[in-house]
Amino acid sequence: MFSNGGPKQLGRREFLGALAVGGASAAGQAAPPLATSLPEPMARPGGADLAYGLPAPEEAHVERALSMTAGFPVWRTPLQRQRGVITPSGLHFAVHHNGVPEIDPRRHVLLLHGLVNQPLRFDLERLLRYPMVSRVHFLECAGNSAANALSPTALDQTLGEIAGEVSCSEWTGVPLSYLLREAGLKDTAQWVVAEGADGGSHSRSLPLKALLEDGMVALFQNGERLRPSQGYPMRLFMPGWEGNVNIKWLHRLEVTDAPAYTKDESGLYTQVLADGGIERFAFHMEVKSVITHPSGQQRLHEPHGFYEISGLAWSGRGRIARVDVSVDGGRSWTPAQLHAPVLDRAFTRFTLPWQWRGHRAELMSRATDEQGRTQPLRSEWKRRYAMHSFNHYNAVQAWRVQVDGRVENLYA
Ligand SMILES: Nc1nc2c(c(=O)[nH]1)N[C@H]1C(S)=C(S)[C@@H](COP(=O)(O)O)O[C@H]1N2
Ligand SMILES: [Mo]
Repeated sequence: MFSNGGPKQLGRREFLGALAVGGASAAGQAAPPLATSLPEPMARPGGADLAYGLPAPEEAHVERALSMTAGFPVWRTPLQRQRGVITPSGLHFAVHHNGVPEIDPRRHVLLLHGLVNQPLRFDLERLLRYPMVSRVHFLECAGNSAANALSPTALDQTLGEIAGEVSCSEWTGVPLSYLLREAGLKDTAQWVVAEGADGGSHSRSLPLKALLEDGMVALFQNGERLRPSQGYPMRLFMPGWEGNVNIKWLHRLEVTDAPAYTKDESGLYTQVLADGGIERFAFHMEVKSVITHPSGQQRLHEPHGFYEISGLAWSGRGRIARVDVSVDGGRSWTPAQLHAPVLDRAFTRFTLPWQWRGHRAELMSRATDEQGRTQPLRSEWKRRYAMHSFNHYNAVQAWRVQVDGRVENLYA
């Protein structure tokens, strides 16, 4: 079993084995006496800084993982390196069906037309003068964790490679309701078709009512202007909804009375169910969680050591209410500690102190959101969808810790 009363329950010797000053460390090494040698950089002036800061050169390996999926590049967030709920902008996952377009922000225009009283055009300068709101929200591709859904055996990959098509940022922009109300909606208005300015014109139909409640034309990400990868200079943002409706490089919103059944929504984003039925316009991303530490291909170096199990949970339907963690393959579950802030449709960090005894262990996390929805096991998820369906995979992610401390992807 494992200790679960918080770090205070851990014995002095068990607690991380930090080097004690002037004495001996838990591991028995003699520690150097205090202040006999100053840190070497103190002996000379420091170096120059950069106009735009970069991570330490030693952290340059912390990068997005690139793979080709269904013919287009997918860049995945290295979630196994993320501690905290905000994904650095340069590590935000990205899916480009037709590459990253080069857009001149001075010439880019957003057109709002269709079933409106007055069609409107917004250039960037005009949009930047509107009142804006800021919201912290995750963004997840409908196809995130597709390999776990499809591969008959669990692939030995890092968490980022397995489930890194999800990130969390602070998004700042103009509520869509301001723009739609300014244009004036006709009585028959029910849907909005949103189109990107990239080659291939990625487009989706969205229910007007939801856009009025929650939609945003996002202009800023984590306090700076959107990155080209995220849709510079403007994108549609719908909190909690599948990634593909968050149209990047947004240039057109057409108000209609019915969905357009665009190529993207009829093909890629329609799920086939096990009973032969289909699931169309399944916009919400369901509750999901992953243990980020320890996770796939990481290694625990010290048997009988203290480890903090730590991870991220999110739900497209609201706040995270609880996360339960199992270290014995799902036989017993313990509530993890949720760390503030626990925000609506955002990453929530959870932790649980754990004493690894050097045995094989199976770690799992299961999140529940404020609507009481919880994560299925993989077998339950597979029963619901047809064999080759992979969108909206939110089953419990399990990791096996081998006796040598190596951590591997595991199907539960
Ligand atoms: N114009 C346009 N918008 C797009 C896409 C695209 O290829 N073109 N990809 C979509 C998909 S499939 C996803 S998952 C999200 C990903 O957003 P991100 O690249 O900012 O993470 O953008 C969506 N918006
Ligand atoms: Mo996506």
